Amino acid sequence: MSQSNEPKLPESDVPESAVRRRMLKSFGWFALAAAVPVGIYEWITNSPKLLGVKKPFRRVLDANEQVARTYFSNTHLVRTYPVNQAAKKARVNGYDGIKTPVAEDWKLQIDRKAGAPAEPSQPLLLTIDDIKALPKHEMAYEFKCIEGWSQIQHWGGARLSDFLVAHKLGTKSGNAPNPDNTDDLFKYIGMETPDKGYYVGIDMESAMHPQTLLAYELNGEPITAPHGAPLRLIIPVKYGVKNLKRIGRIFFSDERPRDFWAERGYDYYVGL
Ligand SMILES: Nc1nc2c(c(=O)[nH]1)N[C@H]1C(S)=C(S)[C@@H](COP(=O)(O)O)O[C@H]1N2
Ligand SMILES: [Mo]
Repeated sequence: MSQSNEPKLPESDVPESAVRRRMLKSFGWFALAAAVPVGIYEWITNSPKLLGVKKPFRRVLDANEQVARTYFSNTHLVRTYPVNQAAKKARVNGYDGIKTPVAEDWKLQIDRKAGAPAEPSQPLLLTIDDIKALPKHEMAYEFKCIEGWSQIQHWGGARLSDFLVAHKLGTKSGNAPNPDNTDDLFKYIGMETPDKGYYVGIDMESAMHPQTLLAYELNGEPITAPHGAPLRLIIPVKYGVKNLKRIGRIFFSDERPRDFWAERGYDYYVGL
C-alpha cells in the first residue's frame, strides 16, 4: 500500500482503491459531516480514546478540508509513501547560495506586494517560530533531480498556501488568498537565498499546491545546513532545481522572477 491523498498522513494505511473512491465521494461525505452537530465533530476529532473510529472520520474531514482549500481546480496530488520507506540519509546536491554558514540572526524577508502602488515600505521579517506556528504537515514522496537521480524523502513543514493565507500575502488586493478569487493572486512567487546566490521563480498554481511546503524538518529532525537550514522550499510538483534551500527572501510578481537554472538553459517550469 503506497498511495495517499493526504500530505499530512504519511502512514498511508488507506487501501489504494479507497483513495479514489474517497475523492469521488468527498462531497457526499461533506454533506453528511455538515449534518453532524459540532459537539460530536469535536468529540470525534479530539478524543484520543476513539482511535479506531477517529481515523476514518479524520481522513474524511481532512479530504474535505483539502477540497475546500484547493486553489486551482485541476490540482492533482503527487504520490506519497509511508515515511518508513524514506531514505535514512537524504542525498545532497547543489551548494549555490549556501556556501557560507547560516546567519545566527536569519530571518525570512517577505516583500508583500511587489509592484503594487500600496506596497508597504517595510518588508515583513519572520522567524522560524513564525513558520512553526502554522499547522505542520509531513510527507514522504519521490524527490526528483533533473540530473537523473531520485529518492524517497520525508519532509515536514508548513504549507506555503497556509503561510500566504495567514500573512495575507501573494494577492494584489492585500487580502488573504481566496480559492474563489484566484485572479487576485500574483502570477509568480520568487524566492532567493540570503546572499542571492541561488534563486527560483514558481508559478502561483504550483506554489499554492497543497503539497508545497516551507520545510524545516527532514526525517523528523531540523533540516541540516547542506539541505537548506533553517527553511527551504519543498515543491513535489517540480524537479529538485526549484526546491530552493535556505530561503532568504520571498516576493511576488506578475512577471517571471529570475530563475537560476532557467538562466542556464533549463525549462522555466520544470514540472513533473
Ligand atoms: N540554495 C540552493 N538550493 C538548491 C540548490 C542549490 O544549489 N542551492 N540545488 C537544487 C537542486 S538541483 C536540487 S536536486 C536540490 C537538492 O536538494 P538536497 O541537497 O536537499 O538533496 O536542491 C535544489 N535547491
Ligand atoms: Mo537537481
